[in-house]
Amino acid sequence: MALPRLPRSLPSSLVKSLQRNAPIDIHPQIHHALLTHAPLVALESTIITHGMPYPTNLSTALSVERIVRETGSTPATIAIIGGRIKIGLEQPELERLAESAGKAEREGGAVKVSRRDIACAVAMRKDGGTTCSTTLILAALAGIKVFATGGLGGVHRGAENSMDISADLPELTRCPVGLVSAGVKSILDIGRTLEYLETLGVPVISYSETKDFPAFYSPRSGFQSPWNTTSPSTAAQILFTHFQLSLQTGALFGVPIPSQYEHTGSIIQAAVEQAITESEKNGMSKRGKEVTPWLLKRVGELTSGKSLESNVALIENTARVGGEIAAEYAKLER
Ligand code: PSU
Ligand code: MN
Repeated sequence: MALPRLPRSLPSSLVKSLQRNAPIDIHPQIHHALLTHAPLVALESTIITHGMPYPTNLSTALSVERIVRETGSTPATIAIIGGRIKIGLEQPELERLAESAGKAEREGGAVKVSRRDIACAVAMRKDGGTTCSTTLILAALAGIKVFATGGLGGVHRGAENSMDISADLPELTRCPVGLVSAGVKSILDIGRTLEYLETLGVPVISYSETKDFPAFYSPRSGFQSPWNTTSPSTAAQILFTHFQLSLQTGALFGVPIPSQYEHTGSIIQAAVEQAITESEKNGMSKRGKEVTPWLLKRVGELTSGKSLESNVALIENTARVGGEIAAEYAKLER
């Protein structure tokens, strides 16, 4: 027999952090949504500070929030502003982050924040774009169960020597959050990324008619996911079951880019290969957290902005899917 439902309170980990006076600001709309079991979708901010140029980064950040709202869910863009962790941003804060894109840190640019950087960025009062890894951590802390983004980090090509594996992957083992993305980009080693996710025990589900795992700019990577569905309620049920059983990890939903961008995807692929070759020659491939932003920027230049157009389309698409899954998930929790 089901136990009577208790009124929802904030997650105990969040309450504990707030009691310790941790520098976290929960936007009132999000606070309200948490207390009423209303659907929420976390959104990352490294895509604003390091993933796209101004002003497209700003227009995209605003449009993904609007799209999430259209599905009946509430967007929670997560970032660090002046050393405060923000769960949900006001428009001037989004503008501040967007305008800092492309600026070096010493010129007031925001830092790219993974788990290892959170405490430093906060203590030194920085502005920070949260990567998928940090956004997963903060979404989990706030009790947000669905997170929509464009591209997840992964195992880099040549990682057998460089050991460059994104902090996003291990974070999926610690944070019970469903991450909705357009797959991983072909700047990465997609096969090894999927192998590593299998090792880590993270469910991977293609959000499509087939098991084809998407490759960001292209609907198919040539690799398969173990599962697929096109139903937001099935996706929500997967997450719900996973969390009911305390399986602890997150889950990854791979949503293919809309089919009208498929042709552009093959053109962009050539630019990706060229950018990678250049990064190996000029030493960028050994520059840690700078690698991914550099490759994204270079692919944008080589495709005269075509990659950016695809990037906007695919994240708007994952935002819609994320909103739909979150709306179904909230029904299960109610
Ligand atoms: N891939 C993209 N756009 C992005 C990123 C990845 O297509 O903006 C960002 C995400 O925030 C992701 C981070 O979490 O880059 C991964 O960086 P790294 O490869 O350094 O772990
Ligand atoms: Mn890396």
